[in-house]
Amino acid sequence: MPEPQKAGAQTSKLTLNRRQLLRLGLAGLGVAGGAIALQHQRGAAIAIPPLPEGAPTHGNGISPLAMCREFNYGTLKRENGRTIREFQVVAESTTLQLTDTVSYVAWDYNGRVPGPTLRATEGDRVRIVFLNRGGHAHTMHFHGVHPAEVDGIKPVRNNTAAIYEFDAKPYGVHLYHCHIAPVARHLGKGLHGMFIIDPPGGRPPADEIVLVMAGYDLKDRQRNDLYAFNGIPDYYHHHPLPIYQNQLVRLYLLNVIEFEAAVTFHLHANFFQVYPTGMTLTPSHTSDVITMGTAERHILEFAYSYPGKYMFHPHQDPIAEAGCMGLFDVIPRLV
Ligand SMILES: [Cu+2]
Repeated sequence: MPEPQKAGAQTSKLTLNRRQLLRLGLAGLGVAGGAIALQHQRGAAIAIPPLPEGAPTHGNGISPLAMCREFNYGTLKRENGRTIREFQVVAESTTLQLTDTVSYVAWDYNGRVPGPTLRATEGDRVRIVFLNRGGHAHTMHFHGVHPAEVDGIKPVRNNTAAIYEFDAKPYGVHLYHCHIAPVARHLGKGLHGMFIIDPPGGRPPADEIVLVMAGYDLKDRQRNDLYAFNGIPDYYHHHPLPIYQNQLVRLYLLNVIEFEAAVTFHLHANFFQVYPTGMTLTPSHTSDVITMGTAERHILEFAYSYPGKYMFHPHQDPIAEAGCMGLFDVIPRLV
C-alpha cells in the first residue's frame, strides 16, 4: 500500500488512511468522472447547444466537445468548522490517438489531456489529493499564491500520494502542471490543466468554454511536431464547436506550448474583449488577435452576430496547420 508523502508543513497533519488510499487506488479512471458539475448558470437563460452525436474520444475517455465545458468543482467537506473543497487527481499514462496514424503515450491527470479543469472560488480552502500512478515521479505545481511547502516541486514517487492544501487566491484563470525536470517533457506529454479561481461575486452569465493550446514533441528533440486545442490535433477543425448566435461566450484560454517563445490566438470575423489573466472584472482592450507566452492565459469574451462556421487558431500558420485549428459553429437560437 503506498504511503502518502507530506507535501509540506501545512499538510503534515493530513494523512491518507488505508481506506482513502484504497478508494483512490481503485478509483482509477473513475476519478475523472467524479465530482464534475456542468456550468453554473446562476439562473440565467444561458443555453448550451446540443453536441453532435458520436463525437469520438481518441483515447481521452471524453470528447473534447464535452471536455471544453466541463468543470470539476471537487467535493465540499466540513472539517473542524471549516469548509474544504477537495479534489482527487491521479497521474496516469494514457494512449491518445493524435491523428489517423499517430498514437502517443501521454502522461496525464485523471486519464485526460489536458487534465481536469479544477474550479474554486477565491478564498476557498482547497485540498488536492494527488495519487501518482504514472510510472515516473510527477507533481502538481499550481500557479497562484500559496506557501512554498505546497508549491509542487517536490517529486512524488510512482505509487505514492501527496496532498496540496492552500487558500485559493487570487481570482483569475490559472494553471497547474507537473514540475519534474525536464519540465517541458513532463508538461508537454500531457501533465497540465487549467485552474480557475472565480471572483467572490462570480461573473455575469455566459457560455463558458475552456481551450488549452499545447504542442507534442513526438520524437523528444525539443521541438513540436503536432499542436492541439484540448489535447487532440484538429479536433474542433473536424468537429466544430457549437455555440449560439448572439449569446455571450466566455473563453478561458491557456497556452502551454513549449519550445515556442509565444503564440497568438486569432478569432475569425469577430473581436473579443480581453480580461488579462482573468484577474479583472473589466476588460483591458478589444482585439481579434492576442499574443501569449508559455503558461500565459486570459479570458476572452465575444458573441457572434451571424450564423456560420468561424475559425480560431494561432496566426503562426504552420502551428495552425499542424493541428492547432478549430471552428466555432454559430447556430441561430430560436427564442
Ligand atoms: Cu511529471
